[in-house]
Amino acid sequence: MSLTAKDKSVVNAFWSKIKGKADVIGAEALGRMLTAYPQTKTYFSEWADLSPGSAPVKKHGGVIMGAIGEAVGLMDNLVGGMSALSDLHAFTLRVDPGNFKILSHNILVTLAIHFPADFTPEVHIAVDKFLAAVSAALADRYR
Ligand code: HNI
Repeated sequence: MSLTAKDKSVVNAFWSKIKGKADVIGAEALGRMLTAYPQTKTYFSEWADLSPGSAPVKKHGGVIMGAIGEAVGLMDNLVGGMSALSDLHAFTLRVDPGNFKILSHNILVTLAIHFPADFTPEVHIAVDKFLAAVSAALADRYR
């Protein structure tokens, strides 16, 4: 499922609207994932506090959305551009790649909550496809 030129331009336009709130979105999406999908907490067991709004959740939410922002700039070469991050998740962090879908879902839900007017069905499908493509790129080094 590759991104069409139309998907890319919709994602670019939406990202430019939301990027100023990327840290907030990331923190909320991560906190939501850890609460609604508690099996994901196992990967972050070293953090002192895994609850929504905690310092490590806020900080790492910003880190995740930083990588998503970079991915927006890499839409023509996600697999190559994200290979180091894929290596890290596959071999060092050993994150089950099924979890990428779960985080993507939480990012999508959080975006919809924060930008209800901008989150049209057209944006919904393009951003969903983009996050799926990011997840596939992150999973690429697992084989
Ligand atoms: Ni993920 C670290 C990006 C999904 C568990 N993750 C990172 C870092 C980035 C990142 C960037 C920091 C790398 C570094 O230090 O060099 N992660 C992303 C992105 C996605 C994603 C873009 C998907 C959209 N990560 C996930 C998922 C899990 C996950 C779904 C587990 C459920 N990631 C981790 C863990 C770390 C991590 C664990 C290390 C955290 C720490 O404490 O430093």
